[in-house]
Amino acid sequence: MRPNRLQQIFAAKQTAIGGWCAIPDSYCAELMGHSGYDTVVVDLQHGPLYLDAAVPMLQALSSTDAVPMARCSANSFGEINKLLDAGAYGIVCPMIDSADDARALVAACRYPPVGTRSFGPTRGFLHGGPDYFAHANDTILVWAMIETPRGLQNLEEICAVPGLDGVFVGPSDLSLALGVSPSPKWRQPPLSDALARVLAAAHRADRLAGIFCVSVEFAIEMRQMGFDFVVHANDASILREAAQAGVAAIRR
Ligand code: 3PY
Ligand code: MG
Repeated sequence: MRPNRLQQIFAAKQTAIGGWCAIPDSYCAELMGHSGYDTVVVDLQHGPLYLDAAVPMLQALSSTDAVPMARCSANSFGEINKLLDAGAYGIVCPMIDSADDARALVAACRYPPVGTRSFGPTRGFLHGGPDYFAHANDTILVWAMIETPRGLQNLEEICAVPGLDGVFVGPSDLSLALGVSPSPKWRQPPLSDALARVLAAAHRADRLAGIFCVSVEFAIEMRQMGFDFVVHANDASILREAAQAGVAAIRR
């Protein structure tokens, strides 16, 4: 099976830099995949991106060096199975509240006897190779998002769930969970304390820690703090900011 390059990056104690696709378009995914990111996550939770668009995006990412991953819209066995069958090498699942949620997530991502994933890796074979089944359980990365009050409360139990590779912070929802504005103020309590807590709990449990950052500056600081996987923006915000900066510079 084609190796998961992210596993090599993490084994070497390096930080993976992730791209994130909210624009439902395979050419856009291909561009992101050719931009030097270690992985690109196709996001089905927010934005106008549904399964029918996600499949050609995963196909486009297969033609690049970026590891294709997907954020499912919810902890849904059916959707997670579809995304893995379509060739995703990792699942980022939003709104994990409890160890039970994390166990259901892991089960959806792993074939029996470890989990309950159903067999039919249509594109998994094409992206991964003919020995996909023999190695899929050890190759696919499973990330539980920590971004709710209960998720934070149950953090240690979630991190302890066997088969979970890492936790991934959604700082906007986590800010809401902490009773503050969803524009993440990562240098200030209560968010700064929560980020330190998630990172420490993940590493104590021998799990990876990832985070969606809403700027390059935020991502650099999270990398320096010790996060294993950082995302600095999604394609839509990169496009909007570049367009706005161009217009503003010409108007000046
Ligand atoms: C959040 O910040 O809540 C996220 O889910 C990032 O995508
Ligand atoms: Mg979120």
